[in-house]
Amino acid sequence: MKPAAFDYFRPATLAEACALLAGAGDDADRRVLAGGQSLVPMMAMRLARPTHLVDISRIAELQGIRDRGDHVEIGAGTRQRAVEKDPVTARKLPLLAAALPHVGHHQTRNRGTIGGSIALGDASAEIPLVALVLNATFVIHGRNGRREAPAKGFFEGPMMTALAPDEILAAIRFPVWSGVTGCGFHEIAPRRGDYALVSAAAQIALDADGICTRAAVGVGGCAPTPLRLPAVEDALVGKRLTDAPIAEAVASVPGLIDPESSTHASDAYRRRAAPHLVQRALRDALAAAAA
Ligand SMILES: Cc1cc2nc3c(=O)[nH]c(=O)nc-3n(C[C@@H](O)[C@H](O)[C@H](O)COP(=O)(O)OP(=O)(O)OC[C@H]3O[C@@H](n4cnc5c(N)ncnc54)[C@H](O)[C@@H]3O)c2cc1C
Repeated sequence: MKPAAFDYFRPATLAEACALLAGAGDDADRRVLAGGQSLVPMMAMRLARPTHLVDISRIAELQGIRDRGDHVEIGAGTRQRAVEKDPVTARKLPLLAAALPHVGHHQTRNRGTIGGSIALGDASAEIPLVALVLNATFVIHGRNGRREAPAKGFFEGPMMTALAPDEILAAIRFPVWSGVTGCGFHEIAPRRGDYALVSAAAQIALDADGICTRAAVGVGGCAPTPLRLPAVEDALVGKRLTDAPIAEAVASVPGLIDPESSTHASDAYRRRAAPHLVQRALRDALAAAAA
């Protein structure tokens, strides 16, 4: 199928893009076009029928990876592959670096953007899960100016976020953890490059005696949105993370998630798989912190 007819705009600045979205009129179905890896297929299948398409791919302000010391700011329009290959990301955001190779294929990552994945808000997507686990901050521009939103509360439901139709996600600030830290990311997908059936992301910090001082743990594909697991985090902090406390902490995972069945995996399968993936992610995090 071919997309329904639409008006196409390619602004050069963020201000111009915001004005185009704001001026579209109340009846317009206005959409931002970033990498097009999700939106264009949806348009071709007529699952999305925007009348007013604002292409942000040539806006220089939305590009780039900036090391700000205690956080790394990534322009929303930065291609996923550029972030995957970036040395600052590898050094300061190892959890994001570990997750990115699981996002689709080289070809989709060459076009797909960091911000596009977050704005889409798929519950199985890797980048939103990492943003939630690291408690990233989203910098958003719209007709009312600029605002910042924490990842917590941003993902509201299946493919639903706190972004208004006339808002643009401009940048994502990922906090950088200091001290002795380690992370792990695992997922199960039907084939490499497919969306995950279940995924798990974990990052920990240890003190000089090897005691866990901080833990951030989350799962994808286990609820209508990516899910952080504070109960698991609380069970880890203050402990020396040998196999026993990790096993004890992950035993609570099935009771904390609310997965749905799909053609690829039942809710029961997801509930069974999730604690194992969290356990693997935590073991990797521990090994990385100890290395
Ligand atoms: C074969 C294939 C496999 C894939 N596998 C995976 C996978 O395993 N994991 C995964 O996470 N993704 C996967 N994807 C999707 C991923 O490639 C997309 O990059 C991502 O979902 C959307 O990013 P995009 O830049 O292409 O956004 P687009 O498709 O351009 O836009 C997606 C949505 O976000 C909105 N949007 C985009 N950018 C902004 C912004 N800055 N501000 C406000 N709104 C915005 C658009 O209006 C649209 O509604 C796959 C895609 C394909 C084709």
